[in-house]
Amino acid sequence: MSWSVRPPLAHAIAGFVAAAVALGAGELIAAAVGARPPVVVVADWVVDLLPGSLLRFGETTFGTNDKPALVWMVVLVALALGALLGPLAARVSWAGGAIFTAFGFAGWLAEQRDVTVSTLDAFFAGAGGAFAGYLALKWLLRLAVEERGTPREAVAMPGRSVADRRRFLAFAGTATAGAAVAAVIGRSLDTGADVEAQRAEVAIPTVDPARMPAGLDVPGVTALVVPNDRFYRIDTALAVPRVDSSKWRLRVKGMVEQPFELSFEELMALPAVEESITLCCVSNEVGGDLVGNAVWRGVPLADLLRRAGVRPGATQVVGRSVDGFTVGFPTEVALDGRTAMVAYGMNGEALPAAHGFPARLVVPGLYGYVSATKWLSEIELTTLDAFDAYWVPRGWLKQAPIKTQSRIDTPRKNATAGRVPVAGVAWGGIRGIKQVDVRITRAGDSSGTWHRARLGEALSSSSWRQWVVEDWTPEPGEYRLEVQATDGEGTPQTEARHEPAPNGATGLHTVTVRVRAA
Ligand SMILES: Nc1nc2c(c(=O)[nH]1)N[C@H]1C(S)=C(S)[C@@H](COP(=O)(O)O)O[C@H]1N2
Ligand SMILES: [Mo]
Repeated sequence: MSWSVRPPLAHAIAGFVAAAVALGAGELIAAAVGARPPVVVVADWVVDLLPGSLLRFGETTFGTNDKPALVWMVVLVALALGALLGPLAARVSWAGGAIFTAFGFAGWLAEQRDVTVSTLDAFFAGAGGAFAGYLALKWLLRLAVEERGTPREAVAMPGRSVADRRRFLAFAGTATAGAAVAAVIGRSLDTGADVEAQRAEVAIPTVDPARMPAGLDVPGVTALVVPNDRFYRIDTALAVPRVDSSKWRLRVKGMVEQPFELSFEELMALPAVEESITLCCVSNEVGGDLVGNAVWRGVPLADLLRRAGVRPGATQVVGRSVDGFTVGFPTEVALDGRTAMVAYGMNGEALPAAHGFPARLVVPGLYGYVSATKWLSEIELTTLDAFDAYWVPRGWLKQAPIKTQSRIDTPRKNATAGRVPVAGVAWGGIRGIKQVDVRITRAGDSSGTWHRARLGEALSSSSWRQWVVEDWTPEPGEYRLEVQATDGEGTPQTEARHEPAPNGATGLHTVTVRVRAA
């Protein structure tokens, strides 16, 4: 019988404290070397490992608000693992080393997923924390051993007394407090780039006012060009990557004759295009708001591909983000004349951090998950067979052109008898919109009447259009309003209802409106 095994509580405490020390030291070291916070990169990784069914484009299971919760979950799981493994480490002499080596290795790999973090910095951030945790574990386990410990321990620490218990608790308390302080300091060191300052220095020419007309003057209709701070946001990032534009590089590589790299300055110096393009999330429900229109400015993707020289057989363009996120789309899409670009300007400003600063892909006509890589770091040419981008193994189709859709913005619920304008937006990928009709049916009637909408300006064939029906003068009662758009090729929007998975929702947006007496 070994006296070295005290009640497992002490060993659990030792494991818990050691895990806390590893986390705290990891935060501090990561901040010092300019890597991302280890708990955040690990949480990011967890998100990526979740089955696609749990992860619905960040707006359901792990919505933007759940992201801090997930980071705390990683912290709690790490502490719990420490507490569970402490007793094992006390019994098996090599276990502590093995556990923390695994911790450190996982941290290193998680840090490495960010291509802007050097291998060495990632190693320091991952392994440094783990090593500090290991030292804390060893020391605490020593203190946890009774005076009548194994001969080995007794020799190592001769003359120990009952005061050990106090020393153990004192050290455990101090180490935990130290870990918390280290974590707080690490977080406040704030070594991320000052993106707002960098953005302010980027000179983006103001957008030609003709490209940003006011649009329809109907209260309640969505802005023709959505302001940046109101643009929808969807991504898997737990913390918005803060990319230092002075260190940023865009690599064009893979199946090309001449791979090359561009700095942000070099990118900005190339001939630019500017176009109004509607971005849409595949997970947008019929009538949903995960869609927006902005004036994007950037370098045509076709120019970059021509400069690199696409090799025959390179059928897929892969866009890779600094945070490891990937998209993929057919190479021909980049070369068929649509204004696919590496964008750095959004509505006359540098890209906001949340929308991909310093540069992102914008590809007209494709849902965001196969095209719109934010915080772009690499464009790789490969084959369609060779690589599946981020959302493909999670159950979404590899090729995903935007489906024609329309939305009623106003009225949504109530109206007052008299003249009631019915208005909204409609979009059709790169096909444009040439007609919008609204069917209005009074409750109890078997069929309604179709009203042709007046269309707002078409800023480009890839831009949505506002529309309005101005001649509706309902009596009090309840009405059903349905909208149907027809794209620029003359194809009407699919009426059959289908959920967003696996390649975009279909169906007519329908609202029920109660009209009250004036
Ligand atoms: N790096 C990165 N880029 C990304 C994503 C992401 O998760 N990570 N999500 C994509 C998806 S699904 C959409 S719909 C668009 C949304 O762009 P926005 O947030 O600027 O509206 O970004 C795309 N680009
Ligand atoms: Mo999306």
